[in-house]
Amino acid sequence: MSYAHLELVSYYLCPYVQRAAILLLEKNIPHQKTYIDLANKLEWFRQISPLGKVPLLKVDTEVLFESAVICEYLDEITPGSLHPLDPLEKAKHRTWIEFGSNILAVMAGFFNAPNEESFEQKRQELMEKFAWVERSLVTPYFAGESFSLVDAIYAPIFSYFDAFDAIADFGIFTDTPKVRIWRQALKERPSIQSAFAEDYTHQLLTLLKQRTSYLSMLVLSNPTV
Ligand SMILES: N[C@@H](CCC(=O)N[C@@H](CS)C(=O)NCC(=O)O)C(=O)O
Repeated sequence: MSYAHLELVSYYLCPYVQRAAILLLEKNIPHQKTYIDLANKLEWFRQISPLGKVPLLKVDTEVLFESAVICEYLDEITPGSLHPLDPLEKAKHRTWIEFGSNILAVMAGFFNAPNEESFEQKRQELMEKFAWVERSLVTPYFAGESFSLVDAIYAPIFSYFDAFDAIADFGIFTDTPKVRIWRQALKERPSIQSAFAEDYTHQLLTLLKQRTSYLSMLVLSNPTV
C-alpha cells in the first residue's frame, strides 16, 4: 500500500498526540515524527497550526489538525476500518470519542487543581464520567473483542492514570470494574505499548513536580515517587 508522506507534529507528553501515534502503529502506517517544544513554539509551527496546538498531521503539503479528525483520516486511508459500519453504531462511537475529549479536559483540571477542594471536585467529576463509560462498555475492548477507534482514544487517558496511580490510590475506578478490565486490555495491546516511551510515567511525574498544583504537592510529599 502506498501513502502520502505523513508527518506527525508532536509533543512528547500530549495525550491527543498519542491518539494519532497509536493509530499509526495500529494500522502500520509509515510516517515521520517531529517533536516541538510547546513552551517555545517556532515560527514554522505557528504558520501551519490554526489553533497553535499539537497534534498536526502533515499530508504531503496539506496540514490536518484536531486529533479525532486525524485519527479518522488515518483509519480511512487504510484497509479494515476501526469504526463500525452501521451508521448509528458509528455515530455512537463518535459520541464516546467526544466524551473522551471531555474526560481529558476534566483530567487537566485534576492535574492543575490549585487546592484540595477543587481537586476533590475534579476527582468526583472523573468518577461520574467513568460511571457513564462503564454503562456503555462491552469489554475487553470498548465494543467487545474488536479493537476500535474509541480504544485508541481512551488509551492515553489511562496512561495518565498510570502516573496518578504512582502517587496514590485516588479510587477513581473503584466502582467501575468493566473500565478496569478495559484499561488492562489496552495496556496489553502491542500498538499501545509501542506508542508510549518506557519512561512516559516518569516524564509525566517530572512535569507534575514542576507545577504548583495540589497534585504536584502530593507528588513532592510522596518519597516513593
Ligand atoms: N482538541 C485538540 C486538543 C489538542 C491540545 O490541547 N494539545 C495541547 C497539548 S496536549 C497543545 O498543543 N497545547 C498548546 C497550547 O494550547 O498552547 C485535539 O484534539 O487535537
